[in-house]
Amino acid sequence: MSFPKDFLWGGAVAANQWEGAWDVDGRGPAKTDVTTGGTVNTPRYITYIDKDGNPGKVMQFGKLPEGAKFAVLDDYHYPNHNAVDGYHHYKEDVALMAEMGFKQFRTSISWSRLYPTGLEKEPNKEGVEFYKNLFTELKTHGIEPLVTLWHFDTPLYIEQNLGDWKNRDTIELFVRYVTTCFTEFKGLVHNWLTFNEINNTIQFLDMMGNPSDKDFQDSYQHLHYQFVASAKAVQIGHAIDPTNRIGCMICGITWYPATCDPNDILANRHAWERNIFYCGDVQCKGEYGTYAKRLWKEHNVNLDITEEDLADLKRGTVDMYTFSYYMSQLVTTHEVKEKVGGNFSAGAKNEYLQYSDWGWATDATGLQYYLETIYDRYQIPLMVVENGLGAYDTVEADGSIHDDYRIDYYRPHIQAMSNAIDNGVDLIGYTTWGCIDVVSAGTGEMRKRYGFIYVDMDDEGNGTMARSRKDSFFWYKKVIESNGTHLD
Ligand code: P53
Repeated sequence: MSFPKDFLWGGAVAANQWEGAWDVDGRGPAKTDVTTGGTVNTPRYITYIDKDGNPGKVMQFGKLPEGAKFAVLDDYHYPNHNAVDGYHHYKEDVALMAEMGFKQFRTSISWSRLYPTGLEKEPNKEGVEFYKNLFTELKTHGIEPLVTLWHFDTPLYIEQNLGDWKNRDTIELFVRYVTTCFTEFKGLVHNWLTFNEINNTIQFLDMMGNPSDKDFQDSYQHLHYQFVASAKAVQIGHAIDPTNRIGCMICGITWYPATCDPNDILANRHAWERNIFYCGDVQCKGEYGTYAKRLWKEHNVNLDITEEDLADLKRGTVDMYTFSYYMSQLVTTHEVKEKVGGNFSAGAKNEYLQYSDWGWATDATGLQYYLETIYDRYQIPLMVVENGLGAYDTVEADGSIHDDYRIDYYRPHIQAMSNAIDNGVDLIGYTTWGCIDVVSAGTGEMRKRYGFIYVDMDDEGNGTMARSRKDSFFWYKKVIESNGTHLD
């Protein structure tokens, strides 16, 4: 086993899924604050008031009717409002992470906690204060923060009034926000990620029904503005503190051809180009891949890209490639006999793999495949910044939680990372997703749990928020202590 001695073991959360305190100390709302809870079979909804004043809802990622305004409505539960109240429990949570021996903790900064509408000229002081306290608390415990600047959470005001990333003006507002982050948290934070799972915009487009050319046009344009914003953030971060290390963050799905039909092999290659390489190439190499023109042409996409943008992309390449990894998926040009169900998993079922209760394929070998493919392509340091198993946990009468299924999930994934390192991959860190139970992004559930640390909170918002240690807590502590050699 070959993890380097300064390997950054740890765990990850995101502001909107962990902090709660959605309207505390001047924070403005984000999209998650108007998004209801769902389940594995029922979607989350976004709620609004229509132009005639009537309440309504659309499916998460759906579009509001003309003239409607996002709104928090009575009679709905919005799980992200309180989440697991990390805002008020951060000291306790950091102490538990330190007990496990964390070297690194990944969280995000809530843009609307610093800029409630996104348009303010000066940041909200209480927001800045909260993150200073959090990062200082981590430092005190010897834990390095890894900070995501955007975790799907543009201030709702920008989304409502400017059209979010479909509008070029959002770039400048983002620049203002990240300049504040790099300035205010200088010295406390050295490792940053710009956009969480930036490729989701294009990777999951097919799952929103039957996307039209207009949907593709909007998605590719949205991505282009984010690429420019990311490249600007990298330049600003380096200028403010040259020791800053700034990465991209890609939703890493390992795509496989379902059959050895050459048409499937080619379709699979194209799936990698569209879903994975498209974003990584721009952010790591500073230019669009050779296949990008084909992707645009397929859907009559015409992008607003300026010479200045292209120069920015070149100047703002990232220092490291980071990604989430949960599953692999199959690509085929053939008729699919058995389909996978569950949120964010689709397509043909892989008979060689086991599926979680949410339909996600457990595939540790796919992680090794992904690491080796990506390192070969970019040759810059890699981090796995999300990985884990969402599962139902049972609390025993004595309060213990025997989550051996979670340990069984992690063991081969850690082994896969070790194999990749042996094969020459420069992997520098690993943060498991939801090291403490948080609200699920995809379903809004609490019962889809990932944590080593349990939080007493249910899907309806009942619970004490008390924290407790699962069996996996003690297991992961040993993994870290042994630098990845003791996995039993
Ligand atoms: P949940 C879809 C597919 C893969 C990863 O997801 C995804 C998503 C969006 O749900 O998101 C990442 O909570 C994301 C986290 C999220 C985590 O995966 O749906 O960066 O915010 O919580 C797990 O089980």
